[in-house]
Amino acid sequence: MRGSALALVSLLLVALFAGCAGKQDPGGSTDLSATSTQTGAKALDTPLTPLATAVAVSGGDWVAPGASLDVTATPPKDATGDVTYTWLYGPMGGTAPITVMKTTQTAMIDPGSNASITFDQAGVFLEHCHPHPWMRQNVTILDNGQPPVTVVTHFHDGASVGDFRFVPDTLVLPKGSTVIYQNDGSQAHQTMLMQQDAPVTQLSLKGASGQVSASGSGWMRVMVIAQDAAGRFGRAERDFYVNPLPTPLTAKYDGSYNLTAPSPVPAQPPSPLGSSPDVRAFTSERAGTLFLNFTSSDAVAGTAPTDPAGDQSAISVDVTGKGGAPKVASTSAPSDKGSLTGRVGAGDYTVTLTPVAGEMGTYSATLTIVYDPIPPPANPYSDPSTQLGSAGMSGMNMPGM
Ligand SMILES: [Cu+2]
Repeated sequence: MRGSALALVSLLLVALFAGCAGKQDPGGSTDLSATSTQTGAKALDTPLTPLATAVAVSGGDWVAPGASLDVTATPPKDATGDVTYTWLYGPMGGTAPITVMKTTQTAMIDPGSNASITFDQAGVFLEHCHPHPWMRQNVTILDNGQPPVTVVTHFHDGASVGDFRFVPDTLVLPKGSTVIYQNDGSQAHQTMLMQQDAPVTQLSLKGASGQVSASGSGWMRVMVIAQDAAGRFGRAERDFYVNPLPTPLTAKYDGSYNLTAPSPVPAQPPSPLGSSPDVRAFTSERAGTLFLNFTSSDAVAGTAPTDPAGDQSAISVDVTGKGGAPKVASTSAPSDKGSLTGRVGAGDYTVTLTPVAGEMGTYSATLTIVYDPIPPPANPYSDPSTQLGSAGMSGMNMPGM
């Protein structure tokens, strides 16, 4: 047991402190309290406030599967010494199956006593104390094939009730691990599960930034746990919705003007050949961004000595709603090529292609509508306090409530 626990030391990135591999008690469990060799027990008299940690993830709330996202943790300004980061990724609770662990709370633990919880399921567990619900602990259990370990968490009272706390308040452990809750205070404490979230996996990413692939589907979460040399933790997460993006609408319009009456010697302007526009219709499913690229080429210049419109092969292009409104995009002047961009909503639209008077030519236009992502369904677990109301929060005695 001791050997396997020690072998795991390097894996327990979050649970261990820099330069301190934890101490072994006679029972073979690993004591992960903040009693580091550097600071000694005295440090425990000062509440370990959480590090102010933030995480940024590139992209919007909706990203395509497989998208590579840039993730950056903001180094906590209040950290002491080097900061290490543990990155985790997984579906959010409520969007993935959760097997609730067998034991979700300890009995009331008197001062000097202890009790334990074996975390027999993978997941993210937000624990609180009863009757001091502001005492919080985050236990992340990974199904990573590593053998389970036993670690000790201490209840510390501090100078006032607001200082009551779990030490450490953050753990990352293999599935099947046991946490012994040792009451070092003078009050009775009890550990209760407030929320169990879906299992996450640890990313190979180290350091404050890197790339994460948007795997899975539905609401997913990137979580980072920062730890400083003093044994303080910070935790930040960012949720986003992974789903295939809407299929764009594409259409290609090819056509010509006046080629039904070709002549080696084109008529002189004003052209008897006319210049009636071509009107093409399309239907937009819903709101999106329209892109239209066009080219036109002169059908006469290569085969005749003169051309009524000179060497022009220009056309004007207008995109409007059916009947002319609303106006989506237009060329500012006739051109032989160009790109238009505009916004469309759901409905019928037309592309109107108008040649320069008298011109003989061909054109080609490509239309693309990139539809806006549909807003994803509401994030079901954005607020931990709404979860497990009957199982974990009953009897809570929040200050001021
Ligand atoms: Cu308590």
